[in-house]
Amino acid sequence: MKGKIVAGVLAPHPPHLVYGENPPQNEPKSECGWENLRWAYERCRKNIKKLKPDVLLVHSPHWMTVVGHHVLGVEKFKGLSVDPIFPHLFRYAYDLTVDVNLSLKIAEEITKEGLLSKVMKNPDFRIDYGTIISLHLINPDWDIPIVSISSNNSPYYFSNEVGQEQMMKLGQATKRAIEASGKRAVLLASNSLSHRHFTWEADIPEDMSKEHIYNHGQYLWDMKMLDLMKAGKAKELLAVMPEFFDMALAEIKAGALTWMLSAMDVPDYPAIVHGYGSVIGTGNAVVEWNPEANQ
Ligand code: 2X7
Ligand code: FE2
Repeated sequence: MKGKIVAGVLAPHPPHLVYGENPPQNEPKSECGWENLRWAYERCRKNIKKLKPDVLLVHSPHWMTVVGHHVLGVEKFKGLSVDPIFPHLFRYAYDLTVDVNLSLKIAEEITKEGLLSKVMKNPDFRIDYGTIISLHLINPDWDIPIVSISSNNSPYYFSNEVGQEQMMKLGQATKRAIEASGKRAVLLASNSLSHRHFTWEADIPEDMSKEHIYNHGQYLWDMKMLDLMKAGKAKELLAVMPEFFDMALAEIKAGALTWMLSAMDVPDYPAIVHGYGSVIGTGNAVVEWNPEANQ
């Protein structure tokens, strides 16, 4: 049977959300924090679980590659992921399983698009925190194999437009590989929206009296993007994205959302916004595109 993408999620990865949740894998412990986003993830998780996916695919800006689009090509990875900026919030023991067959198929399809691909075969490779956090927040049970795709640096090295074009091709390559696999796949775009952030931290990081969006302009941009998502206007969303990247230093510039929307053939149905909130000033939303819920 032909495989399909059963859902796509904008799945931001601030380490604060895992810190606020206190899972056994994370060494630092908190009192609470960032509930609006953590509860948004709880709601989204339930929907994703109901879809019974065979595989979760994640595109992360914190696995940045200069030459080509890389995929993980080893079945098991185990290690400690430490956030370089927030080591006091995120030191997470991970143990994950990769769907290597699907990774290899994606790599093959990437080259058919005229892009470069590379398979990461180093078993000691340290998985980036963006990948781990989005996966944890969507599936804390870690009982579904994963595929992890790097974010090629083209939007930064060349231009927003060249980057977008490459991510659109990457999305189509991913879609064809999923179809050939016969699997039910969920895509995770591991990105915040607006990304200006504070250069200081509260004495108690989870002190929510200190948390707010960095500035109003950035907030207005986030709202504009979320309105388009809620209205089912992914095509218009893609069209304004390059301006959003520049105006709000948006993290989606790294390509995850473009990749996902392209793989889902630019959905024209409304997305479900589970929640929006700021983390150290950045704008973050948990947003689900669920084709079955829209039939
Ligand atoms: O990587 C991140 C992020 N994207 C947003 C907020 C805080 C920390 O890390
Ligand atoms: Fe990030």
